[in-house]
Amino acid sequence: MAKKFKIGVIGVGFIGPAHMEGIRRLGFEVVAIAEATQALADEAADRLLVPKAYGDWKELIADPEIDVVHIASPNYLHHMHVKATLEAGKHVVCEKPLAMTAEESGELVRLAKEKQLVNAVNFNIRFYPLVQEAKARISQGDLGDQLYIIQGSYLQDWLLLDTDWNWRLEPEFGGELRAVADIGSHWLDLVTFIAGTRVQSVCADFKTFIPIRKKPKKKIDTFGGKLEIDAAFDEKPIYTEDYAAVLIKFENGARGVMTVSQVSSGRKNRLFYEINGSDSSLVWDSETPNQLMIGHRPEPNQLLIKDPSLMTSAAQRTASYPGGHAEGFPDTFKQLQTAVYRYIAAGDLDAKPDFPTFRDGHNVILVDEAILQSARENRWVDVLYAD
Ligand code: NAI
Ligand code: SOE
Repeated sequence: MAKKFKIGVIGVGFIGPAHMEGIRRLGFEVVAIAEATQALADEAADRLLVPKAYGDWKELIADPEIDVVHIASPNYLHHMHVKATLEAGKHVVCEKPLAMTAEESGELVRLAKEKQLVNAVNFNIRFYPLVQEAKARISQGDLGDQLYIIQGSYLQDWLLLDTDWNWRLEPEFGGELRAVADIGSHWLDLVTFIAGTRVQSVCADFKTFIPIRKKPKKKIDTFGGKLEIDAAFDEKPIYTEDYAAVLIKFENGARGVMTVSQVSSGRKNRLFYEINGSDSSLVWDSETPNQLMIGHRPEPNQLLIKDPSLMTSAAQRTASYPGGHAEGFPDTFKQLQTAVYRYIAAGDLDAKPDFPTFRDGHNVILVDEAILQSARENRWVDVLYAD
């Protein structure tokens, strides 16, 4: 990877700086950021030590110095930002969800292909070393001839109180789905990636436990905590789900269930999955990401602590440190970006990408739309893939 890529990042609230940290760890340069206003851009560029600050994202995309654009703006802007970047002939790494609807994400899949540009969606959780290990073990048949059950959850508590507020609560900014699109998207991408299958049909139940929330008049950040006691607010009705449970039939014959919630006290940001095969099982929790449980019937269970020397060769390259040296959330950005930039540097767009692409982002949105339809119509719904 000889080329020193020059990168622009659109949106530097909570997660944009995590992209930047990964980029810098690879030795590439963040030459510009764009924010919602010039004042926000200037302040962030100062704080994050970036040479150029744009108050208009179009100027960042047009900047001839920039090779690749990372998009970490709120969901409703992704389609517009990605489309303009591709039309400017630049590679894109976009945050999840790729777009607000499958119509939009499908268009982006087609456009990236037509323009022959590298396209990635930041499903970073794939890049925990023991997630890659789980995938490798399933691919080599360690769980048995058949996968029976794929189940788990993604639980958080940062929207537990009626004083908790974020743009994700408003469908015009976050989309019609909230917990499912915001965190369920990670879970759905992850388990289908690990198990090498797709979701075939879904049956969903939603609940909005907090139907009215207090929207602060002053902006607060993602995971920003409580509304100040005397802060001014407006009461807003909430139509998006705090919780969803989704029964799933997978294309490989497995069955499962996903539970997502943003109102589960004590669960900060916990993605959990358990995959049971005809011989053995794998169990992983994102809050203890350096441990993978391997469950057996005829012998004692095993607990694999992340250690490249004990991992399959396919998974080893996503672990940068030896056993006992924990790797965590920021490392997943570095590992995903390593895969993306290695691919861009190789320049062969016919090669199979080893990172999540727009196609993966689009597939998750197709599943999300089936989940929404199922919850509304109270019935099983098949996912309609184009291929
Ligand atoms: P945030 O609200 O903290 O940050 C978004 C930033 O975009 C803000 O600073 C905002 O001022 C800026 N922005 C708004 N309009 C803009 C415009 N027109 N041009 C440029 N910048 C603009 O939101 P957060 O939590 O960082 O989420 C951003 C995206 O990243 C979302 O799509 C979310 O789903 C995704 N995300 C993914 C995570 C992951 O682990 N993969 C973690 C957190 C968020
Ligand atoms: C908020 O729920 C959030 O920041 C999501 O948007 C991310 O995708 C997830 O990784 C952490 O939580």
